[in-house]
Amino acid sequence: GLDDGLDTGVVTRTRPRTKKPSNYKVLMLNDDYTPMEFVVLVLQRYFTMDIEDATRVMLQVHQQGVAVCGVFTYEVAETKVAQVIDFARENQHPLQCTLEKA
Ligand code: TYC
Repeated sequence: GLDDGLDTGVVTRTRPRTKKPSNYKVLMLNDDYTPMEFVVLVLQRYFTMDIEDATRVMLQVHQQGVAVCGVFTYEVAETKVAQVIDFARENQHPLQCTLEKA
């Protein structure tokens, strides 16, 4: 209509964007007490590894101090960390794991 001086005359068009969720690595940490077989069981149970992959990752943690168990969305990574720590505690092992942005 007639120019009433109320708008700035600037039109900004933006393409709707849906941000992809960030990925998070779940890291298993070494300690001196948790039995190797228990770590292998955890990796099979919570990270769907076969016994060969689970043994390889467990030995990597044992030798290097830390290893990646998998990469997940934040919600899944957070859940796996809690499940592993709970399962370890229930079995009186100090096993710890954590998450880190990929
Ligand atoms: N270092 C442990 C031992 O010698 C084995 C172990 C491996 C513990 C991996 C934790 O995430 C771990 N019994």
